[in-house]
Amino acid sequence: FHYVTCLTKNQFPSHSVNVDLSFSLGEEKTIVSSLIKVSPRVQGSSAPLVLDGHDLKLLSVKVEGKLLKEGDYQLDSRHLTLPSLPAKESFVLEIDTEIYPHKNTSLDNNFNHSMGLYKSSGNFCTQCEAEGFRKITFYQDRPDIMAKYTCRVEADKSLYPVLLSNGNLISQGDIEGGRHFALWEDPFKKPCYLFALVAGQLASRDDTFTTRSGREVSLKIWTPAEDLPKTAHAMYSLKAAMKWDEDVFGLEYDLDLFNIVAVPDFNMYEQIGAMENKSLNIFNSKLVLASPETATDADYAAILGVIGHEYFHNWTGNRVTCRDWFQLSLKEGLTVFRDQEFSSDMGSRTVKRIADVSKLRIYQFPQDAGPMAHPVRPHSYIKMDNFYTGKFLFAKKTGIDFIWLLSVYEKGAEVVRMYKTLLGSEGFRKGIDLYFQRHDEQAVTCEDFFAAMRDANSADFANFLQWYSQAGTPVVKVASSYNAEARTFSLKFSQEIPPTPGQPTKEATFIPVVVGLLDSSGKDITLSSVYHDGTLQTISSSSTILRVTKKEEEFVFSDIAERPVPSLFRGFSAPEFIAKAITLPGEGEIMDMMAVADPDAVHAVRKFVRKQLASELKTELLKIVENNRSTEAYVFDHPNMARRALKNTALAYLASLEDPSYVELALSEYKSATNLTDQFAALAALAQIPGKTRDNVLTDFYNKWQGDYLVVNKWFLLQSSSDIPGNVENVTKLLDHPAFDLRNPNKANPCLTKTIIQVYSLIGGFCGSPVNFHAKDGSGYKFLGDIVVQLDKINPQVASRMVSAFSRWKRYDEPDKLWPREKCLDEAVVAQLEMIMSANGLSENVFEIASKSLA
Ligand code: BAL
Ligand code: ZN
Repeated sequence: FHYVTCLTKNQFPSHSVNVDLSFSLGEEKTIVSSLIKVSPRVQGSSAPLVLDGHDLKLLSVKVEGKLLKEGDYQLDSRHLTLPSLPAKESFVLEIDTEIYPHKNTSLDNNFNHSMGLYKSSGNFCTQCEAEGFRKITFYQDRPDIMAKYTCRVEADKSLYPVLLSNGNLISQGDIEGGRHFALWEDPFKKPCYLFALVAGQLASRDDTFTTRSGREVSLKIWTPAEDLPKTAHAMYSLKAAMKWDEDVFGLEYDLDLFNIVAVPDFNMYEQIGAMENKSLNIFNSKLVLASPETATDADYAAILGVIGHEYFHNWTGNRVTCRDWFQLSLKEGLTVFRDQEFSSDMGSRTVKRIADVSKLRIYQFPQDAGPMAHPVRPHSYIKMDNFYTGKFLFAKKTGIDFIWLLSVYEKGAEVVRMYKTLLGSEGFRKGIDLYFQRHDEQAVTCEDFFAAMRDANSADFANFLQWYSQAGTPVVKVASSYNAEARTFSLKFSQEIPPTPGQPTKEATFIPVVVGLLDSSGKDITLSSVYHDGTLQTISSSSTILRVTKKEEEFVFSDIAERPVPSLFRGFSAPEFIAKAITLPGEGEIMDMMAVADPDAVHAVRKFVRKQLASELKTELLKIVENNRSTEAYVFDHPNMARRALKNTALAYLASLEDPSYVELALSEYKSATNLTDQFAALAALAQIPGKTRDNVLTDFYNKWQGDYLVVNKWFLLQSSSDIPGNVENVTKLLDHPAFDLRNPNKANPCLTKTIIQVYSLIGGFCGSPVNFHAKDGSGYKFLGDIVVQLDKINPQVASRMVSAFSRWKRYDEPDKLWPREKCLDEAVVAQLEMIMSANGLSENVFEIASKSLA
């Protein structure tokens, strides 16, 4: 975890109170001038000041206006060290550097996303989280150095008519040589990872929001002009998020202006696809742009959630930030929790909660049980790019079971949710209020958040902090017994957290279990008291929170008139529970619940159940389709989404019967659809059934949408994740499809985002379909093994994500117990992992995952 090295290397921890930046943007080079007022934290320290800097040409350094000569400082490829500094309360440091944004491409950066200042589709753009600021100028590039910034940006006016940075626009004007400038001032302290600058040819959708204290905030969403019509939903989402944060958390926006910029090649955070720079959020276009014809309900919902997420960071992340990068979950877990709550309030709380828990189960649980498990707050070395470029958005669709950030983000959000479960909405709000009261404009830790929650409520959180430090998913077992004579009902809990790499033994943790008891007619029993650990607690409600804190403990309810049915983990009160499914769980999800899984058997049984349900319920299913067709223009709201979802689920069931009349029905739904949600659902229903109709309709869809790579990408994913027999052949053919960038790269204008999205769809999608990936002839494994070796030469990061599909092969290694040796898949996986490990010039990224998977 190389960030933390700077804590010890910097012998001179300083507190920079002001940073004035000036950028002169040019085609060949950009000059960055910084004027930093430095206040040593320890007065009189003679320690040197070590500034981070990477790929910078140093032009000059001045201390208190005096130009330093070469011998006055030390410069290496990563640092500028100033050994002797004025013994003053504060002093002024001026540094000029030259940088080359046009050369800062993902291709020059080992296919990682560009950090610092770079060009994106002709525009200047920055990405500073986590360590990008050091590629702009020399600075103590760590989150606990918080400062107030001004930023003057100067550029050619015709090429870059729009000049943006953080904060409020103070002045702008023309200067000689066809150039112009804009001066920005951000009055709030921030760490440098939140610095941003954008300059380019962009148009804006403008709106305003009046805060609850009556201040008018100007809102602007910037995109290339042709994309503006697709920004209405993003603007709606932003205004809804601003209002919600005021209503629910009392958090009001703090500046006069809020900018969002959408660029096509932003792929730094595939977990999120956007960056929360102070008042200048930068997004991948796919998370901003939507129209009914090109975006599904799921895309609309994702935009709402991500616009909300980045906006909510303004308080949870920006006003109060992380002391160091180990504390990442402090801002991300909390902000994911907040965006989950926002989406719940804007749509259906129940549906959202089930979706979030389902995501956790399908993607985070396997990660927490695999060789890459790490705690919510990691405490050992992790290769940073493996850590902070999780692939959530794409992985969500592809079933890749290795996603680093899921624990920091999603499990972290569950930890925050447990505070709310324990304290209730009011108590939680008190904790949040105290957190901001204590820590506004500070860089803090997960313990600080914990302490605010505890102190605001005088709460006893017992061993709750274990949630931050222990990896692995606790397994809770509950045994119940009823004593008719004594009218008592006992619940005995035992908890166990399986060993994870580096943590062979685990301590008990604090698990809040929301419990109700149901009578024989299924109604809630009013609970009167529960006895636990020598004390009797009175209740008088239909549910209560049991505080399970030990490896084993018992709770006894009194005055229970009949043997009840316990209803445990209501609202999924902690991220472990027995799955609640409203539709058939996916094959991967079913396999995850088995100690040893047979993918063919799971596939056959699931398919059988699906067909049986469809056959028994066909009359009802048909009625559902007929009664829920969209008749009006597309509306993104919960009732309409629910209607579309119900209709399309029914259609998929009917199509699974492979009856010609239902194939006709699906085809007619495909042709008459007025929005992508309905059209794509009909396409997916037809794509389950091998044959001419399938081929024709897939061709038709491609022909219609070939100009829109995001829609084409959905088309790739639909085919790659199909469970039709022998799909490996189809996917192999698709690798050579002219629209697939990896094999047909557009060398003149490579778009890394597009390539990554496609790889996730086509290869990740294939691996997410167990019946073909785990084909008994090993063809699926061979396909992946070969592609990983090829991909590693082009993009090691993505290759390492792909190889992680092999990481759980041990679940297939008990042949004698279940099926004969020849059906066992473990040897085929090991052979591929060994083949990958022996490949020439294997990257560190792939080596790390492949070797851990073999260990
Ligand atoms: N900080 C990276 C993007 C996000 O989590 O909002
Ligand atoms: Zn975030």
